[in-house]
Amino acid sequence: MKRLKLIFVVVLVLPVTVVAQDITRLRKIGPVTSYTRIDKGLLLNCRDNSQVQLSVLAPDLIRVRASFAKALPSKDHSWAIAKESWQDVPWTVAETPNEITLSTSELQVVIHRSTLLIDFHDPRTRQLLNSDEQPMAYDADATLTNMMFDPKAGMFVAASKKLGFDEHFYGLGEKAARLDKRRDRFVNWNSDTPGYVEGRDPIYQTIPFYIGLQRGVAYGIFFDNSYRSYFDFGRSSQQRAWFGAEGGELNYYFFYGPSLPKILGRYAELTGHMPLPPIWALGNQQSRWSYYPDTLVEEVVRQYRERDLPLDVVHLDIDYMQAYRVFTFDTSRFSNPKALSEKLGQQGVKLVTIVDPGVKHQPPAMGASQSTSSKPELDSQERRYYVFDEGVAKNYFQKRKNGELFVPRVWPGDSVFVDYTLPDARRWWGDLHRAYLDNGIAGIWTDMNEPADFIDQTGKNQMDVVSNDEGQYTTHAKNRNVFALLMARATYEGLERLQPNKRPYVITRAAYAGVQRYATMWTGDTNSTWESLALSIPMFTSLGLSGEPFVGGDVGGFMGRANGELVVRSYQVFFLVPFCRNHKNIDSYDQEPWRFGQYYEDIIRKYLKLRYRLLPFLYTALEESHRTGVPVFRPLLLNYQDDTNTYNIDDEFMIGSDLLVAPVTRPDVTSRLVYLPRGTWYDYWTGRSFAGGTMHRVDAPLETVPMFVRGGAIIPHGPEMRFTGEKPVSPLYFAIYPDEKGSASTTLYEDDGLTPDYRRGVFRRTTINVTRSGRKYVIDIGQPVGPYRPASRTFQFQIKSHDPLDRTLVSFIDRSVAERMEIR
Ligand code: MIG
Repeated sequence: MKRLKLIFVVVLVLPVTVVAQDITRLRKIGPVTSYTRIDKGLLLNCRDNSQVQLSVLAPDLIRVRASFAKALPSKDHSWAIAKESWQDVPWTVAETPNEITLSTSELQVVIHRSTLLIDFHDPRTRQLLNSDEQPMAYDADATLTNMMFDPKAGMFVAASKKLGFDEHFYGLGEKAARLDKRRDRFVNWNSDTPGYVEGRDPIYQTIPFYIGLQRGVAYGIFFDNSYRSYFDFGRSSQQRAWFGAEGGELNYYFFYGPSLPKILGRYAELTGHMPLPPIWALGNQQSRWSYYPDTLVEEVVRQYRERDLPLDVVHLDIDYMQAYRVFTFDTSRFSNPKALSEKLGQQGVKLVTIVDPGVKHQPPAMGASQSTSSKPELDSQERRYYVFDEGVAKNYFQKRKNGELFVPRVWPGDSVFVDYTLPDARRWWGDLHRAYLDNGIAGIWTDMNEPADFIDQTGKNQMDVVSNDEGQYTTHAKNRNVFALLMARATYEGLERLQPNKRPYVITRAAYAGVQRYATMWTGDTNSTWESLALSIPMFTSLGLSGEPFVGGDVGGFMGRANGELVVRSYQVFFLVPFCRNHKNIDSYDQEPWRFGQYYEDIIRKYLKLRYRLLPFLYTALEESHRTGVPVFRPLLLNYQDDTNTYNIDDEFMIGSDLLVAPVTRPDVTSRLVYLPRGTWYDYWTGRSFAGGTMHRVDAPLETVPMFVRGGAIIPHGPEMRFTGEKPVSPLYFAIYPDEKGSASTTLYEDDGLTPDYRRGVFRRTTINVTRSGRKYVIDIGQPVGPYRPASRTFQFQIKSHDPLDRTLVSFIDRSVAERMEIR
């Protein structure tokens, strides 16, 4: 009985870890007593000595920055921001006794002097886009009792906006939540949360950026504050959507669309564009905690090849190291990593190694002599560990406020973390990756960078851990959430320096805004459950709406035991996700594509092969993400913002603007309802056309994921390949899906896939336009743009309408010139 009671208490207490803050109790700033024009905007002075700065960065981008009861500090720095200087754009200021109005060609910001409420309007439509519900506020009297951490670490700051009656909210990065975040609330505090389920919050990443959408008009808010932060989209009150943080500045950027792609483009400009990863990062990947020894890795690759399953990458999880010492190899398991890389390389397979931030805390053994080896990663580190030694000598490890080394406990046992805010420490960490590159390792998978700590996963134990932080010596109250961003930066910049002719490939678990500049991501320790699979769709689409286009997760789920059906359905989602990697926990059943028998393996093969055939299409979409900030993996609403039916669709997605996928994420289902937006749609498998703007029930046996192509699209397909770059992309087959008028078009993007030359314009774009005239179709291939020259190849064109007469295949050699062809 006693025991029962205890369990009862625990169950009751656990779910209340996230507590609501009553921000109405905060002290509000204002009123405005005077203002001055400053470079790019206005500085408002308040009666309570607070200051508010409004800066015009672009006609559709205004920064709002406030200090409370004091002047704004001159120090102004953020790790997230990629673009600090913006060209001047025209703006004006007008005043009345009650209001000050700052205007650009696209935004009008009205400041009410007496209340210090700020409104954002569209001057062209006169529409009110967003307005303060209460003035910006702060916890001057420590009235908020349920702050998670030391109130002395910082002072709570918050802004509150009126909640629109029909306002939808998107973004906020990696949340175990649905697409539309209206009436929900969230906390940002990077946390290692294995086996998380929908509703678990926070999880690994912090992207304090969201998009509000009402009446088809969108704005964005990026609250650039790395302290533990809160977002409440009308959960605690239907009056307001508010955001706040347990310290730091009230500092946000207001973006105006009205279109989502425009906001995403500006956000990418502000926080950085994703560089293109090597094309093999789009290849199929296989992982396990952990594949060892080397012969087992070879066997996995052998199985892949023997079974005719495509594969580009195998991951080595933490057991490749000497007792979890990063930048070492356990040579009893991997006697010659370089030879292994080369052997796998001959089969088209690359190795990626995991690298954790925890450096084993290992003072030298008595009398151990310093290593002089140029390849210490292969020498025994039992008596001295070169990474620890160097880091101590250079004073790069984090300390507590009292000056003691901070010793968290992670996989190596007692460990230390690098202060990645130090430029020299980042450079050192980056350079350490020589140990991998010299052994043929092709990419780096950074894990545990919340940073996780087995002593205390909440981060409380880290609150007095100090980072240099540009000479400000701040604690993890501010820096925990940017730790992974800076580790990814150190890694990326290291790879870039060490191999300047190759594109770096870095994968990260935790993140802060801006991480897309350095790393791709995966969604961490998911479950092998249908719920977890279903959740991955809104997670990926939300990440895409938060500036992270290269998303993905563990195919089949990480924790627990999958079955053939779940793994097949999982591949039917992931074969179109940028990061497609089957990965599995150490103590779970094997999950490689063949582990459930021939029937399932055959279906998986079909989808993996289709992924490789669609690489020209996927890569074109990826380049668009790089250039425009608009993601590959999209919610329907991103392409159909004026269609309210799309605002809550969580179980369909689009790849680019042309392919719509409606996967099955439940067991035992052989059909499902699919919403198709306006226009004509073609069943990818049968060519049958469907009218858009309505729901259809479609067949979805286990062999088939419902997939539709937008009428008006052309989908480029390459040949089947066992790995990227196996052979020239020939024939390049263009499947043409005419719209109601008989037209279709596309622009294919190509480059060498491996080097950074694309940044200097070495790519090629080929535009194809198809029109119908009478019973024939005319295909216009434009003169290719850009100096990149692919290997010689054949072009093939085929109309994919339901009329079999249309289905003639036209085939000819690509001569890199403008051509006109006819299909009749
Ligand atoms: O504490 O490296 O999310 O992918 O296999 C677990 C072992 C540490 C967590 C990662 C997972 C990886 C595992 N890691």
